[in-house]
Amino acid sequence: MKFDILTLFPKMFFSPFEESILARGIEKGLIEIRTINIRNFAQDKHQVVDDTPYGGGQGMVMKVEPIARAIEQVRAEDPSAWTIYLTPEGKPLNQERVKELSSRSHLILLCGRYEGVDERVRELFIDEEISIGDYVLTGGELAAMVLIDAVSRLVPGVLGSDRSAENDSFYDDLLEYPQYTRPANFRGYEVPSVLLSGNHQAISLWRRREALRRTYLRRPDLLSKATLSEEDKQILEEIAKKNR
Ligand code: 6GU
Repeated sequence: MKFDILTLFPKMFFSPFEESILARGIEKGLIEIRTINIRNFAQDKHQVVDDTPYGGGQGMVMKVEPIARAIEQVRAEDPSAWTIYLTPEGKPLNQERVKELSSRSHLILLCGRYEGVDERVRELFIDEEISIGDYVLTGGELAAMVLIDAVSRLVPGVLGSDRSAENDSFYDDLLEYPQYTRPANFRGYEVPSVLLSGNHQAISLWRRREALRRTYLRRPDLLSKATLSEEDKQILEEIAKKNR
């Protein structure tokens, strides 16, 4: 899986991918992340990448030509590359979209700054616009990192066999059950005894119940699309009764 990040601030990407799981994914050759400085594609002497908006108004707009040349260079190497513009005006990112993106082999991620990019960039070069939530960042760089992290961990082999994406929150549209590790007693706060019982069936039931409870209390909006068994529905009834 290849990621080409088009940005005015390539240094922002130096450390996030040098740690832990993503670093190993890169080392193993499963993911490849390049940063491309849009400024290198400005052709004038001062390497200008932004300008004042036609029609007036605040701020600066990223110019079309440097971005066009940068995207065209990547596409000349790989015409199948899919180009995403990170912007608060894009479609909100969710796990379903992350999964779809992980099936592509090459993503170009354009990071906007200032008041955004010249509209012709969007019309001519962008396949898809993505936002990571309803709040405003100073630029698309952090959003690109979020997207790369979420997509990379679904690339086969990136997560070790001990960590499976199948246990994720959102994999089955439920939040996860609570986890504990030693000590069994921390300042009088004990680990639920069922987890120490060795009774795997009881543990599974407890975990399912807690996942359902947590989802009911924190993210009831998720329950309508979750896949629920008859037993799950019964458990939810009990939880609902207790919380009435
Ligand atoms: Cl993709 N960019 C910016 N600048 N702000 C955001 C965003 C993206 N997603 C949420 N807020």
